[in-house]
Amino acid sequence: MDRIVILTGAGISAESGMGTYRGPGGLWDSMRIADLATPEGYARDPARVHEFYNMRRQRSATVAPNAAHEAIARLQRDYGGKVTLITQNVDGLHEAAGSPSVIHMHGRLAGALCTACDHRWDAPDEMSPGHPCPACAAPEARPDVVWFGEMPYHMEEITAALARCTLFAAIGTSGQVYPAAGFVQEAFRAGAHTVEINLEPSAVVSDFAETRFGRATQTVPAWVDDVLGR
Ligand code: BJW
Repeated sequence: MDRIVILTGAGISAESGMGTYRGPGGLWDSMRIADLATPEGYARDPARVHEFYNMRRQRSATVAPNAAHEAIARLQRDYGGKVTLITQNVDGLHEAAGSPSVIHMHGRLAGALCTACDHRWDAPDEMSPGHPCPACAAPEARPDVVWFGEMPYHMEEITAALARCTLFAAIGTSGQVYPAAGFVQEAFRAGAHTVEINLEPSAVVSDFAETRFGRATQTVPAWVDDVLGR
């Protein structure tokens, strides 16, 4: 029985209409990362950053999971061994598809974080600078997402899962953002078989033993069928 670790990225949610970050039509094609996804950008113009996240939070509430999210939830339910699901995505589509456990290493659009006391809660539809924390009342609420230069969440748990995994799959991620892009090397060092499932080769494709290219709604259910031996 394999111990499986799955890493997902924006490509798995693309066919649900969430949009990717990079490439033609990607978020960072029309918006500047430095303004919207760094602590420095937030310090310079918090109203603009809140507006960007309010817009995306509202958009994410209107989309539905697709066949790829559903296939992963099926694998988590039906596989006899351990399946650890790590997502870089800030949407809630894995949960909406029925995944029983999801590690959100880059946070969640649906979450709010108090920078004064670290309290976390469900974000309202609209946030703005000075939004008060419900626990300590400090006017320090921000979106609970991980910006460039910040430490991704749950790294200890992720490192431990990678160290004991025997099958690692990266799905719908460009391999351009670390530390996630380096997980394939950690899995390889642990002796795992590694597979990239993506629309096109990622920046770290040469690190994988196996590749499967195509739309996630087709490639992921087929891969899950193979793993389940159907
Ligand atoms: C499909 C498809 C379909 C399309 N079917 N596929 C120099 C060298 C190395 C590292 C650094 C460096 N300088 C700085 C760093 C570190 C930095 C980094 O990596 N920078 C790079 C730009 C170089 N990283 C960080 O700062 C991170 N923190 C950190 O490193 O802390 C220190 C540390 C030390 C030691 C250990 C651990 C940590 C934090 C990174 C935070 C990333 N945050 C964001 C924003 C989240 C909030 C928000 O949404 O606004 O996270 S950026 C954005 O990129 C988002 C994503 O999760 C992340 C990854 O993107 P993803 O998912 O790969 O999407 P895309 O769009 O890039 O790719 C989509 C893919 O899908 C493509 O391949 C398509 O082909 C494919 N696709 N349709 C299947 N239908």
